Amino acid sequence: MVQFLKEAAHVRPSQKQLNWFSMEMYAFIHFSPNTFTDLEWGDGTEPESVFNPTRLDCDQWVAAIKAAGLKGMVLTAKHHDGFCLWPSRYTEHSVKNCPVPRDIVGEAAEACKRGGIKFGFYLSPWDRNSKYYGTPAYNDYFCNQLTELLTQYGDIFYVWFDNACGEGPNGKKQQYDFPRYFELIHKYQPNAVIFNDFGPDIRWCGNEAGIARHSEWAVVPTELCRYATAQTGAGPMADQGDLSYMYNTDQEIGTLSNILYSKGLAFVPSEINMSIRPGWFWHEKEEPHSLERLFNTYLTSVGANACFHLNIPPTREGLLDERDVKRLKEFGDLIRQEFGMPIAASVEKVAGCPATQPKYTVTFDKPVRSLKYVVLSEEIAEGQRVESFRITADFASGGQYALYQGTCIGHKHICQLQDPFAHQNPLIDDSTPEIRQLTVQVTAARDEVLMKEITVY
Ligand code: FUL
Repeated sequence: MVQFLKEAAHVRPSQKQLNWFSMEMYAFIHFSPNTFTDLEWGDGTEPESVFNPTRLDCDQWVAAIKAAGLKGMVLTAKHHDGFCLWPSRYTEHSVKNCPVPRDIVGEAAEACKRGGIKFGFYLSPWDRNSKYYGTPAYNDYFCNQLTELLTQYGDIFYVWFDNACGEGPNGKKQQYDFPRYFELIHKYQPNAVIFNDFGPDIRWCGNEAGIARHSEWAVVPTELCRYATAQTGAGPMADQGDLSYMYNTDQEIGTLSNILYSKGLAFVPSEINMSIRPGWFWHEKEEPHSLERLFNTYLTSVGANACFHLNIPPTREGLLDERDVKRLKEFGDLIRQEFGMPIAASVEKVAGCPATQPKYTVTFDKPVRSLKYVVLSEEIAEGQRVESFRITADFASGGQYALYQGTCIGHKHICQLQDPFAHQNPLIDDSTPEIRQLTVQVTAARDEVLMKEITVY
């Protein structure tokens, strides 16, 4: 059991997963004939002539994305309707047959390069237009298109695969050949991470509403992420049960009691994706979500050991909607305001604590009246280890108060604190409403804790 925990603690990310984690937030751009037909899922019969953005300006997209602090863009090169935003050689259903033929993938990739953000694409395996769909020839068609995208647009940081799999016109479902698709990506863009429900690099959080689970482990059973490589042996209870039931929507994916049944663990962090509006595509009547909702999602995604993939859909003109542009700027401003200036403090590790239960004191240069967040971060290049922790405050008047309890940390855990002076507690002395020091105590970990950061805002 202890041996297995130690193995679990040493499941490590690849360099490209670390690069992805450090981006924290990036944009999704959903753009297709759906934008013009007011649909979320086109059926592939839409004439190319409907796709007619009259003021397309990918630099405007990039400027708005950067104002929000997002570090990359993922464009729907092809959604389920099969329409290609680049002039693919393998189909006529693309931008090349539009009123104004242009290569939107190329323009977006160039705009990202100019703006200094990363570029990636979404390519839907479900294709409601292709005559090959539902036959083995479709996988060739898909690989040809994937190769075009991987070889014509410079560095790709992310390839995002949707697992949606509807019925083809011939009534057949397509067997997607994911291992073959992954091989092409490894060959042409070895630094790109791959998103898929089942790994290999990044997994789906299980909903499209921006809701993270309370413990979002990056170390998960390969029963869930079957395309990822196991870095451990089987858990001590693997022969007494099995995890084949496991899916992304489950609440407890990486928790200790579950992983004991696993045949092996892999490093596959989660992405929280949602749209700034109710739909993934632009619809005139929809409004962007509130700033509060976006900010809360930030706290429960980036702040909960995941990345935040925020969709902003261009309008029929080919611009981001001014309402969304405004919200993006407000969102970026709020993050900069809340996390721009840490409270001056010195962090020390308390001597003599067990390696799996270390304690750290955070002593403020000057006692503080209020604090909002404690940001914790583990050295995840070495693995994810912390199972639980607590934070207590030492008041200037001598009393001590439990401020926060949390589970896993990983890349980043943003602890949003309650005002300790808001509720009177007769058992503690908070007669002087000032906090002198915090104590961060890890209460359980899978192996020696390597804390990278403790910052207070
Ligand atoms: C889903 C799709 O069906 C939606 O249209 C959207 O693209 C979302 C990001 O993924 O599976």
